[in-house]
Amino acid sequence: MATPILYSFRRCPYAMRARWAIWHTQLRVEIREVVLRDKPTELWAVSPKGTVPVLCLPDGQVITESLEIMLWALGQNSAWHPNALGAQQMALILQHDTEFKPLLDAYKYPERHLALSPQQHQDNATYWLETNICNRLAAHTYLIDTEFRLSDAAIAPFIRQFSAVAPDWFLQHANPLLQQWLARVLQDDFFAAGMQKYPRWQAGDSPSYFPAKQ
Ligand SMILES: N[C@@H](CCC(=O)N[C@@H](CS)C(=O)NCC(=O)O)C(=O)O
Repeated sequence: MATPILYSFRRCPYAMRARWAIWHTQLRVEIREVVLRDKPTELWAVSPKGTVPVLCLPDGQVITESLEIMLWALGQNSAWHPNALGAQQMALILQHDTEFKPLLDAYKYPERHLALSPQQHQDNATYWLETNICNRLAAHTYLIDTEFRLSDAAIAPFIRQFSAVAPDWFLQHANPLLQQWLARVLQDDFFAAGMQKYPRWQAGDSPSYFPAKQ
């Protein structure tokens, strides 16, 4: 079977969660690293909305949402099967994507969100995490139960970004349960080998694969 093609951007948290699922399900894709401000015409041709990640399957199907790419990967190999408490996980991921992501963006770029002060943006994002993530971590080691699951991988790249906005503040003041969970999740093998750098892809390049080694 031909290899699926993944358009990706290393630091994008959505692309990260897609690669994370591909990594955990031991699949392999041809990876095309893009530069967001100068995306290749090949990406626009398959996905006019122009976001990454995008997965192109050999049968012509194009998947343009990171969560759907995760679910596709799980459909090929059932590691982290979403049926394990699936509805609860999906609801949490969607809630995160719609509620927390805007708060994170405002916290990262306060100069674009001047209606509130940087401190208020930090407070808002922190409050969301307290009431939707830390409350779960008070009950069990991971978001759903005692296992590292799809929802942990889907949400962690964004909490990683949150921690990087003010790293000293995060270490000193963020809820210890959140810090411990993030540290635990970032120890996953994916971060050792799955975050490797790829050169920018251009048409005509010989294919690069993710993971590079199997
Ligand atoms: N809902 C999409 C969001 C993907 C997304 O917004 N990706 C960002 C990069 S992190 C992007 O491609 N933005 C377009 C741009 O910056 O031009 C998904 O889950 O895949």
